[in-house]
Amino acid sequence: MFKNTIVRIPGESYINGLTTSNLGVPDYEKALKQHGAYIEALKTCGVEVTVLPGHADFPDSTFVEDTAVLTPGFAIISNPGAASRNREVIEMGQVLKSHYENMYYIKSPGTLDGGDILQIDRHFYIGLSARTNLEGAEQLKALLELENYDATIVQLDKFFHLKTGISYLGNQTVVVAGEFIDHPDFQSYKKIIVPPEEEYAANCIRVNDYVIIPSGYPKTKQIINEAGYETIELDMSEFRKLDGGLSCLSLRF
Ligand code: CIR
Repeated sequence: MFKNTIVRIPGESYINGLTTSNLGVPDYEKALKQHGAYIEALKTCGVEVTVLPGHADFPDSTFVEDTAVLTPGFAIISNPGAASRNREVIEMGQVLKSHYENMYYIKSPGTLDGGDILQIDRHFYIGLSARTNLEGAEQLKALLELENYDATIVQLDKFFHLKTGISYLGNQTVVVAGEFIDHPDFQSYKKIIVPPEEEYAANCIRVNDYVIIPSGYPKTKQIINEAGYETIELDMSEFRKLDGGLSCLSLRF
């Protein structure tokens, strides 16, 4: 069960955020509305939502997931791999200090984005991507092992972040797309396979009794519903334009 979440409203500079998607410039007003709906969905799932104000210095700072890795007992402040995002962690570290006594930090030359980290019970998967390097991954693995968790480092092929292509729903069930469908590291799990034309829906989040999914992906929704999960659909169009998905918009703990 999650009790807490942290989100950050998209700042005025949001439209200048990083992207590889070629989907056009986000509509800021629409992004604010979609973010408001995201907050409401989290509340429906029964969690406290700490809403941080927009931060114009950091266009991508609404994607708070990348700034930390959280467990019930400790927080690890990441070291984001994109230069324009790196200092987002300073303020998030301050915010997390009010929730955690036990805090660790990923340090340069290690880089790590929270979007590359997937927790499945006591095990973590750490994606090596354009943002997370081997040094950052090994630092995280060592910290997790110190706290009696295990970790596997997974080399990404095409996905932007690890969680762009895989989500964990609980009950040993993962939602997988693309390169993760037949990936040896995920063979032991029950798999919900996202068809290629719905790949964006592989980034979904289980929050207590619900799975929040992006709207517009009917096949994935149906498979998740048939597996016994209740879904909440959210329009994510303005976040997708900057390579963002549902998990990116919150820290959940
Ligand atoms: C970036 O390039 O960093 C942002 N435009 C998107 C970050 C998405 N975050 C995530 O997948 N965890």
